[in-house]
Order: sequence, then C-alpha cells, then structure tokens
Amino acid sequence: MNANCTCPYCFNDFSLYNVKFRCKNNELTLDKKEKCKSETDKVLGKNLRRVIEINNPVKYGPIPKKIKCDNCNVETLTRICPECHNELPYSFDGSNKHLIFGIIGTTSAGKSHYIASLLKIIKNEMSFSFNVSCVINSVSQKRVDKIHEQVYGKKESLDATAIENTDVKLPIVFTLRFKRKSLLRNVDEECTISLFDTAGEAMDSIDYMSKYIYKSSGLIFLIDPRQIDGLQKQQTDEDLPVKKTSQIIETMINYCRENTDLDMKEINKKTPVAIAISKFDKIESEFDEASILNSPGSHAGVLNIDHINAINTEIMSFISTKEEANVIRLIEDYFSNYSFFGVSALGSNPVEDKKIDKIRPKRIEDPFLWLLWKNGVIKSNQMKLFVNKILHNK
Ligand SMILES: Nc1nc2c(ncn2[C@@H]2O[C@H](COP(=O)(O)OP(=O)(O)OP(=O)(O)O)[C@@H](O)[C@H]2O)c(=O)[nH]1
Ligand SMILES: [Mg+2]
Ligand SMILES: [Zn+2]
Ligand SMILES: [Zn+2]
Repeated sequence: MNANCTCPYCFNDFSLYNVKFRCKNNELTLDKKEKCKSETDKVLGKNLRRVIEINNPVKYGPIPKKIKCDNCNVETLTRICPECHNELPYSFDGSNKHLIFGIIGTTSAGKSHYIASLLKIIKNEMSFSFNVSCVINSVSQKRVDKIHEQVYGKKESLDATAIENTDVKLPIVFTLRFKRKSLLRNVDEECTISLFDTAGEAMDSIDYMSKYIYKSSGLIFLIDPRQIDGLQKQQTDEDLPVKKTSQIIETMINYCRENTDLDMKEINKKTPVAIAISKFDKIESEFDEASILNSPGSHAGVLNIDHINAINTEIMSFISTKEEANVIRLIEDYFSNYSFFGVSALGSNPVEDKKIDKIRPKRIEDPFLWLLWKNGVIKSNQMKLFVNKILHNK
C-alpha cells in the first residue's frame, strides 16, 4: 500500500499516515444544543466542525480510515488534507490513480463552459458507454450544482471567472469508478480527477498557474477561434482578446524554463497537452459536412484513436491555412506529446441577456478521453483490434 499521495485540492504531497479528520457529529443534546460544536478552522478560516489529529501517527500498518472525535467520542470517516483541510474523497487511498488536469486559456476562451459541459457528459453519456460512475467530491458538489443550475436550468451563460474568488482557486474533484469485466472476475478501478479551471486573467500572473502545470497529468489548452489570426478578421461583433495563442504558449514555456529545472519538452514527456479550438460552432461551416468534427462523439467504451488522429490532422491543416503557422511551429518545437481538437460546449452563441437557446455540445469528451488514454485509464480501439486479432485471428 502506497501511503504517499498528492492532495487533490492543494497539490501538496503528504503521507496518508498523517491525515487529519473532521468530526461529523451533528446530534443535539436534550436542550437542543449541538453535542460537538463547530469552531473556527484556522486553515480554511471558516466556522466548521472540529478537526481531529491522530495522536503519535505511525508510518506502517493499515492506513487510518476512521477516528473517534476527542471531544464527543463519536466516530468519523471524514478525512481531510493535513495541509489545506479540504475533505478527501472517500476512497482516496494512494493506491487509486490521481490525475490532475489543468484547463488553460485566455479570458473568455470558454474554459468554465467547457468544464460544465464535460461534467454533464461524463455523468450522462460516459456512464453508459464506459460503464463508469462519477462521484463529485463534497467540497466541489455545491459549485458544480450552481454552475449546472445556471447553464442547464436557467439556460444562462456563466460570468467570467474572477481570480479573487476563493472557490475557483480550488480544482473540481471527482472520482471515476470503472466497472471492468475480466475473464475471472469483475473489478472496480477508481481514479480521482482534479479539474483545474483557471481564471483567464491569471494567465498574466504565472505564479498562480505554476503549481499545477508542474504537477499536471495532462493539460487541455483551449484556443478561442478569435485568437486565430486569419479568423480575427471575420469577427467584428466582440472585442478581440488581448493575447494571441502563440503569446500564451510562449508564456507557459518561459515560465517552465525559469521556474523549474525542466524545460517544457521534459515536462511534456509526462504531461500530454490537448490543444482544442473552443466554440467550434463558430467555425464549423469552414469544415466539410462529412468531417468527423461535424459528427457526434464516437467512443464506445474505448478511445477511437482513428478519429482522434483524423481530427488532429484536420485542425492542424486548418490552423496552418489561417496564418497561424507560428503556433504550429511553436508547438512542434516544444511539445512532442500533443494532439489538436475542436470542441463546442454550447453549440451556438448565447443570445441577448446571456440566454442560451438550445445547448448542443459537440466533441467535448475527445480531449478528456485522450488524456485518460494517455494516462493508462482507458484503452483505445487499436488495442481492442489487436486483442481481437490475437484471440480470434480476425
Ligand atoms: N458560441 C459559443 N460560445 C461559447 C461557448 N462556450 C462559451 N461560450 C461563450 O464564451 C464566453 C466565455 O466563456 P467562459 O467559459 O466564461 O470563458 P472562460 O475561459 O472561463 O473565461 P474566464 O473565466 O474569463 O477566464 C461566454 O460568453 C460564453 O457564452 C461555445 O461552445 N459556443
Ligand atoms: Mg471562467
Ligand atoms: Zn465531535
Ligand atoms: Zn490539500
């Protein structure tokens, strides 16, 4: 059992033997007073239930999963990170995979809507096609509910993410539980995912991004169609974004060069980068009707790698024809582990008062599934074809 892990919220490394707990006893005494009162959590600066520390933690044997509250004597199973005091996912134990995926892009690139749509698709469509359940961790649940209520309930688009909003400094954490059937038995495999939505304005404050670029298992880099040179001329309705795609990539590369021992090429060996044009509905007319990009997602239990490769080729040649050869050159120079995508979270432009007429997401899951595949969580159809060939000589 590996006790060393990285907190899915603050990304600090810690040993599960040093985990802390939070009392969850909310019973009342006969005179209606709480048996174990809330108190100020000094780390989170909020009035919360009592933090319980293990007396003389050991470094061997079973990893502690529960403790009796030193105040009310009631047992709790709620473990918290010893550094940031956020609740750890129930099954988080160092043996399941933990992947940190960062979503990067300038202000208004579409990051928050992408995440809203991705979580919806994971919960609804992927649960069937991949036989997976998705449990959003308690700390993130309220935030996800709020986002989904606004987009899918009220059908209103989200506001820009404010960097000073403490909520957004935390990633959204969820656990995927894959039910795998093997010849001998059924096994459940779990994977904890931290999805990091940056505030676009944070692209200017590189310190904020540093922690997770370095620790990420994958990055989804969203490019607003307006950031592609050749397309800017066609867009007259909105202000142009301040930074161009190539500038953002250069900032990221420079950051890594200055602040870590590794250069981006080294980091990229372990950190695949999905480069996705967002708001694809705005440019879909530029692509052939028969293009895979104009068809719905097509990953039935495995990543359809043929489609991913075809999309990569189409988007790359599209960007090259739009006077953004510089972006391709930069990416080819600094990344080896990348693929291009085209995604649409909403499927159409919001109308007046931020109202969204009809939400039709497109190919949202492609970059996410590709990153899962790169991290060994799911298989590709090539592997399936290979196994079929061996087993059935097909
Ligand atoms: N047409 C279209 N518009 C979109 C889509 N996704 C987002 N938008 C619009 O793009 C704008 C910015 O989207 P956000 O998701 O808030 O962008 P962001 O990258 O989170 O921006 P910051 O939080 O400022 O960093 C909003 O007005 C959305 O309505 C899409 O798929 N299609
Ligand atoms: Mg945002
Ligand atoms: Zn208690
Ligand atoms: Zn933490």
